[in-house]
Amino acid sequence: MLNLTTAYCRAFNLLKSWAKFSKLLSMPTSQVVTFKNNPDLALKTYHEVGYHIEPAVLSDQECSEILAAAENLPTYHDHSLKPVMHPHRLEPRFLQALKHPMIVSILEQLVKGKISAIQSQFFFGRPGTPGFTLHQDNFYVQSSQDGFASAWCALTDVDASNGGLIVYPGTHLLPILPMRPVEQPDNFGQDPNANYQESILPAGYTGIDTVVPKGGVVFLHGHVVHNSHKNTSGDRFRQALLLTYIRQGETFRPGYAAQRAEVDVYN
Ligand SMILES: O=C(O)CCC(=O)C(=O)O
Repeated sequence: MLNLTTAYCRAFNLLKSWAKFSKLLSMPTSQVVTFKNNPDLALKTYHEVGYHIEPAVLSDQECSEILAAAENLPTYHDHSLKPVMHPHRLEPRFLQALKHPMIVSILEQLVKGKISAIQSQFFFGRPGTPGFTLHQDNFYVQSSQDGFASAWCALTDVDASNGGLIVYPGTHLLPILPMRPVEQPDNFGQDPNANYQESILPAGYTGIDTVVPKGGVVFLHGHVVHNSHKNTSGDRFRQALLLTYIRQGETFRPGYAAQRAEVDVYN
């Protein structure tokens, strides 16, 4: 027979779940906080958690144009479909993406000032591509903690099964973490620097899977720890474009392989 305390706990939990469920049911979709509908709250939340997902930054037309331009990139032609560093130096459509007015405007708010672009990278993300290991972008870029951020643009619908990003809220407040070597999986379709080492994450942080509809952008603080899933979908490419920015005047490491250089996003 149920004792009184167990019965009480069950009833209480049932009520709690119902309250949560009915709240979800009555929540209008416009309550998803974006820079379009509530810039102050979007900015506040970004500073609290270290990332922000803005839906519908790129239109279907813009995604199609960028994907069409990707067919002119060298690794499309050699069929390796490896990520391409700085496609904006090869194809004008990527330079246009680097200067996208909504991306530039959000970045200016995130880093509090005028910005310069310093890097772009295009990912074909074909099925089977392994993910990135845990890292903070500023480990590589060595810019200031609050003056460096990136815009990771989904050019197709992205979730865990086709290589979605995983972000660790709150880690943007940490200093640059030490890295340790890891056994590298095969590098099928991936950047050779993506997964040979990983950040040593202190206890207490939990990863969140991001689900990003086509045209959405994940804005990433330079110190937020993130990684990505292997594309295990079997048939869904995960095309994405990473665009990286600093607040004007901040220093950064050009990088031996990356060869980063400032790009004026206003002209
Ligand atoms: O696109 C991915 O899978 C991860 C990219 C990334 O984290 C990076 O380039 O810093």
